[in-house]
Amino acid sequence: MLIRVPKGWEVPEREAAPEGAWLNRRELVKGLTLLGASSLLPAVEPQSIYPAKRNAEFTFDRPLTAESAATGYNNYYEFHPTDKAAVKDNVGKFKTWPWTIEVTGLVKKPQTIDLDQLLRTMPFEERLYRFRCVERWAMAVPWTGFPMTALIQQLEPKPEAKYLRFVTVSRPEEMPGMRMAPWYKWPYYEALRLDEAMNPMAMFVTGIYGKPLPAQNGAPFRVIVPWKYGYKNPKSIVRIEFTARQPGTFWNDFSAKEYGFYSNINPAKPHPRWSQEMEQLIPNGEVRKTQIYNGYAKWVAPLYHGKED
Ligand SMILES: Nc1nc2c(c(=O)[nH]1)N[C@H]1C(S)=C(S)[C@@H](COP(=O)(O)O)O[C@H]1N2
Ligand SMILES: [Mo]
Repeated sequence: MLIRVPKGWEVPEREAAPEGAWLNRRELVKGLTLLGASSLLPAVEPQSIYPAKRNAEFTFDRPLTAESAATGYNNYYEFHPTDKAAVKDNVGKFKTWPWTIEVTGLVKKPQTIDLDQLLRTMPFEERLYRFRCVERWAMAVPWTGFPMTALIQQLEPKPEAKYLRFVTVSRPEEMPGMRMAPWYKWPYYEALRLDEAMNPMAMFVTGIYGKPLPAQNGAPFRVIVPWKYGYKNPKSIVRIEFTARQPGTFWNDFSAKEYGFYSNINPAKPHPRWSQEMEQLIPNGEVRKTQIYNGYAKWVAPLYHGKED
């Protein structure tokens, strides 16, 4: 049985997040550049961006997933390679602060970014996005983050840059799943085409349910691209590389027949081991029809002109 269905979970509807003090802060830092005068500002606790204002453009056709389900049923193989309910129990040693992200490759401004600095300077907002794993389980959650373009523009990609490669953290001493499954090619790595990353839907995410990400959901900094299968959403990113050629990706390198580079959600394109026509909501197992691009065709279909693979 692919989907474990815990019983008796409520699905609480959350109200729109109130506008927090963060917005005033944002006014204050408006116009300051990423590495410029912002470093003169006093350090801000990461929590101060929460709750961020919800973007009203994104709404749901289904109930919000219970927080306990989204944070208690996870794919994060570095913590447990098979048991999704055990991931959250294995994160105790993982240190998510302080955190830096190295930017390398074909950009005019390669640099090492302190996550603290992003929290002070990026336009954080909350978005309700559907999320769909290739294994067919699905959820609907509020992410806190900012559009990838906000950062990409400040890094100034060179004209030759065509892809972004994401490398995630590798700390076997803090991540027991890596020791349990040493045959994988750690660290987990993923990639997007530059124009996909610059699509307004693509986000860098630091929070969920109006709070900082718990480790099991990819703290402290991850990718969310909700029109692609879950594995295209790498967690705990420490390096972003701009490249001219299409980079390899963890699951595509592992089994190209099962996991493509693009991996856009498509009910008409079966996985070799199962159909993708339907999906199943966590935690109650409700079955729904899979939607092309996870229902986000309006935003992302123009990226592909009908031929993404
Ligand atoms: N570093 C890392 N990122 C990862 C994974 C992983 O195992 N390691 N699993 C991926 C898969 S398969 C899915 S479905 C999503 C799950 O995200 P969630 O646990 O926040 O729902 O994370 C993705 N990102
Ligand atoms: Mo997944």
